[in-house]
Amino acid sequence: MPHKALSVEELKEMAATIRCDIINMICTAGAGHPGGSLSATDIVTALYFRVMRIDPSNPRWPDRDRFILSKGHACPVWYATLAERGYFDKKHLGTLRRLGSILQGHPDMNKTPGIDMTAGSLGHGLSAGIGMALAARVQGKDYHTWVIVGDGEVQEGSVWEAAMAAQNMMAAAAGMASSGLIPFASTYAVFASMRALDMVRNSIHYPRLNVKIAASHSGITPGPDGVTHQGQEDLSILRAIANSTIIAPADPTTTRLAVMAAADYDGPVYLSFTRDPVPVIYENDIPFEIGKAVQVRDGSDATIIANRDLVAHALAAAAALETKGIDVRVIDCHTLKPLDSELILKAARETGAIVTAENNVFFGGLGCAVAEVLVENVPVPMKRIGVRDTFAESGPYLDLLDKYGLSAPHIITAVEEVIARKN
Ligand SMILES: Cc1ncc(C[n+]2csc(CCOP(=O)(O)OP(=O)(O)O)c2C)c(N)n1
Repeated sequence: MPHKALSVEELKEMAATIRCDIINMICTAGAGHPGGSLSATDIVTALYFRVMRIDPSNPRWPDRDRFILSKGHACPVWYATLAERGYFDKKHLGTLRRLGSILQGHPDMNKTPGIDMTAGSLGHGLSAGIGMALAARVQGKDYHTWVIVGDGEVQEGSVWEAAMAAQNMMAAAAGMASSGLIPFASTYAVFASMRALDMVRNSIHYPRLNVKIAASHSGITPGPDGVTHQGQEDLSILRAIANSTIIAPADPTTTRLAVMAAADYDGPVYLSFTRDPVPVIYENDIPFEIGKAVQVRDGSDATIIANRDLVAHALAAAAALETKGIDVRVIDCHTLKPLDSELILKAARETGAIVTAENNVFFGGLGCAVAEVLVENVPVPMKRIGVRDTFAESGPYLDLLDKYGLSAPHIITAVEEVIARKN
């Protein structure tokens, strides 16, 4: 039955039943948060048994009212209420926090019928609710969105800043995506990958929501702005997050193609852009596929595998090496994750030496990803070009590339070194 409006007396009885369920669940699990669950029981019971427009037989009904228990540790009250309301069999309540259970220690929207938003990290829910409400406005729907926040939770800065700061934008984007929109959340890479990382991990990647994060100012490219604005770690950080797809396009043509491919892809995508102008590498559109690197130049003596702004510098290095009689292949590895292992291994087999080049820290980015594939399959001489264990400084982009070891002359030296190690 879609709607159910219990009387106040009936609501009191139902709340008492739900409180018993909560105690039983937490005792059986041997862990949980009884206080926060019991204190929210009357509100949650009233919402589900009187106020909200819902249909338990159709938990993802697009016109349903939304509910977020932002203080996700109190999920026993949500689970018990959903079970009593008929979203799933009450027998599941005895499996709380067990391996394989549909009832995780904190709410998981992909495991439990009726859970509208994953929660657990305090301070996300209000922003996610704002995203859901904005989605209703965009889609011309009249559903209501309800969010419960804990009194301790309201001390989180993100609750005070709802809908203003980078982290709120990410959680709001998650809320929008949960209602079927494809939000593009954009800010500087340093803030997308660090300030908002909790939201990016817990509210976007964990529930695998269809959010596109468009991060500008990646690498040490916003040179004049200095270290606080240089997103030199974003590729490494995002690569460590499960469910992540990461694209770092090399030029204007592939930037446009990457944005369109990201929009078509179902799931989170992180797009990493530079700030400073980069030359056009592709005069015309190419077949652009997420996870498929592009060989931009053939060669047989060594291969440079580069991404984003360093593809242009890799090509300049290859052209200079040609004048010395050295024949270098160049691969534009625009997708860092999933990595095109096939093309990389082919290059290792055919050219016998690899140099990677990235405007990103030396740890955990392209160089490491390529090394992992090579070492397990075709170990060949290899050298990584990247930002060493240091912060950079203010300065013009090209001067910074030179000073921090990323420019064509450095790539040339690295290629000569790996070729020497081949013999
Ligand atoms: C960002 C974050 N920090 C810390 C925690 C650990 N934690 C779980 S419950 C809790 C207290 C929450 O208090 P309150 O919001 O008042 O909820 P209630 O007392 O109603 O359960 C904390 C700090 C968390 N889940 N998320």
